[in-house]
Amino acid sequence: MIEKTLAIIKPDAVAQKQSGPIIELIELNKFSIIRMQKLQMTEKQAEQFYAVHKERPFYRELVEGMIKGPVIVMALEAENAIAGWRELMGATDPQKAALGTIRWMFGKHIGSNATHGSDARETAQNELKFFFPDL
Ligand code: FUP
Repeated sequence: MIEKTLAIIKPDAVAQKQSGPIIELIELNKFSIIRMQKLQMTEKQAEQFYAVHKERPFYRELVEGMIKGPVIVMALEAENAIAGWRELMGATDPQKAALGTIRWMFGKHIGSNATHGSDARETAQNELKFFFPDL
C-alpha cells in the first residue's frame, strides 16, 4: 500500500552537513519526497511534537536537541513508507543500528541519532499534519 510518512533530519545532522547524503539515500531507496522544508522549530513546537515522551527522563534533552539548530522536514511517499523509512533509519540507538542504516552511519548516540521517522499509520498522519497541514 502506498503510504506517506514524516522524516526529519535533526539539527546535529544538518549542522554536520549530512543532509545531502541522507537525502541521497532516501532517493536511492525509491522514496518520493513530496514536501521538504528547512525550518527552526520553536521550543513549544518541539515540546508538542514530542508530547508523548513528556514524562520520560530524556524529554528535556530531546526537546533541546531538536531546537539547537534548523531541521529538514520531509513528507515521504512510497509503498510501505512508514516501516520502510524506519528500516532505512535503523534502531533508535545508533550503537544498535544495523550496518548500512542511516543511524549507523550518521548517529552519534541515542540522544543524537540523525533522523526521526513516524512509527505508525496514525502518528504519521498527525506528524505530517503538524508540518504540512495541506497533506
Ligand atoms: P524513534 O521512534 O526510533 O525515534 O524512538 P522513540 O520514539 O522511542 O524516541 C524518540 C527519541 O527520543 C529518539 F529519537 C531519541 C530519544 N531517546 C532518548 O534520548 N533516550 C531514550 O532512552 C529513548 C529515546
